[in-house]
Amino acid sequence: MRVDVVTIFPAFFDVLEVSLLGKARGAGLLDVRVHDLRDYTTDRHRTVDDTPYGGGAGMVMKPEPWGLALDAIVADAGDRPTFIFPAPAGERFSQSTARELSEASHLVFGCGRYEGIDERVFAYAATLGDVRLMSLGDYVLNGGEVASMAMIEAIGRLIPGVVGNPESLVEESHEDGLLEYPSYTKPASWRGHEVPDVLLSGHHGRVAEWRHAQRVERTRERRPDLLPADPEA
Ligand code: JB8
Repeated sequence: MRVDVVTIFPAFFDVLEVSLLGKARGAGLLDVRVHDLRDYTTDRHRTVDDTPYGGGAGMVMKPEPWGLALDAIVADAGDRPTFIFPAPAGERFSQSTARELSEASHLVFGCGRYEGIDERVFAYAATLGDVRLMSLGDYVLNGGEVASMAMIEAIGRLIPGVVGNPESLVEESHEDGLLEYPSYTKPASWRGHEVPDVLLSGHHGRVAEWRHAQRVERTRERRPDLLPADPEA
């Protein structure tokens, strides 16, 4: 998969060199290219923002540098990528979105700052490929960089070969609508806290039953929104 990132803060993406995704890049599974939006400005001050039409607080990202940056990426790749713009007003990103996007051959992340990007950039990007405005959740970040990083990791780890053991991809929270069961390792007793007896019993059926019950209980306690609506409620 090819991933391009357009940002005024390329250094945010230095961490893609390390850990799992760094290995995936080394192995040629993931081709990530980070572009500085200011390289696509044409004025002496490398200006990327301006005041909003209609008034209001803050600054808006100018469309021209975005147009040139997206044109350069598309001209280089010679395809019709999927453009992802992190935005508080976007559709909710989820594990199923990550699954879907992990099938794409080329993603382009556009990282906004200030009050956001001139709306016409999204319409222009839609002439070059698919466009998705995406939100990680109901909270506000200072820009799209951290959200893009989270999405690149969530998507990248689903690309075949990126995560070594494919079984560690299936037994996970959010793939089947329940939270994960609790995990323990040695020692069996630690600072007065014990590993539940059932896990030491060697009864695989009882272990599986206990784990399922734990998943349902924690989901009810922590994420009731994931469970079917209670008809009694
Ligand atoms: C300016 O919270 B967010 C987010 C916040 C932003 C921009 C993009 C995304 C641009 N503020 O996902």
